[in-house]
Amino acid sequence: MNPNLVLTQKQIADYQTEGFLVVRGVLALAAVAELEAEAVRLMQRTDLIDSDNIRCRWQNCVATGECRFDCFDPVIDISPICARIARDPRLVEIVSALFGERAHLFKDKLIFKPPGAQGYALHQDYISWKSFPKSFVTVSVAIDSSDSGNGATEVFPGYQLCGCMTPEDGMYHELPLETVDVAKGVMLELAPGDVAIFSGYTPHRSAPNQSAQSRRLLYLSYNANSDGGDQRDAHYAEFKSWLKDRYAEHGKTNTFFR
Ligand SMILES: O=C(O)CCC(=O)C(=O)O
Repeated sequence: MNPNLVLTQKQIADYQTEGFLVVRGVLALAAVAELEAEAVRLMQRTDLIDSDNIRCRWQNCVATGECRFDCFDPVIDISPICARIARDPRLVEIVSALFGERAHLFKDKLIFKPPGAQGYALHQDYISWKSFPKSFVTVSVAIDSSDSGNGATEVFPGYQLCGCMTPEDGMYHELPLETVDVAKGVMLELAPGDVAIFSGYTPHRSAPNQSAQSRRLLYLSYNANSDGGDQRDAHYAEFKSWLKDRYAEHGKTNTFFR
């Protein structure tokens, strides 16, 4: 990881105003290559990639409608390399500088976004559980280049100041398109090793991956120390139980976590 990673006051101020920040060259190319090899290894974990395993997320292919594996959430417990990056003091320091206090890892996922995957509708990551930190911030670490052709994340600046823009009923909600000025969208174009940072209140979405390669991003989310301290284990316990309930509502009662 780049040893000279210190955010300037301007970067911190821009983040507060815009709700996102791109920092270039955070991971050295050797570290990206190591992470890329790890992503390839993880994609071969056919023992884990199972539609009943709630660690796995799925997306339909836009062309065929076929449901395809898209994401491991969590990932650091099956990947020492992802764990090392997620807890790297230099990365934690960047987020701590944005908080003005110590950051704690809250959530970690690896999105593979294979060719054809349809992408994510407009939403905020914040979900109104009592326990969910309002300080939630995500650092998205680029393994591959991301751009509009392969379904980069697009953020809508400034709206993070509105807080939660959906009903606060503890459920996941997409945001209606008319809640933002779509012309204000900023495509997070990243090169391998760059990171994009955005708030849990920043509306964002992504288009389908129209390229022939996966678009892999490691998403690491943190909360401020004064907003619950280290609560990753408690979060995942709650998340797993919440997800099991959501699947059960759709008649899927044989889910497990592995
Ligand atoms: O990686 C993407 O395409 C978007 C993912 C996203 O919006 C999310 O996980 O909240």
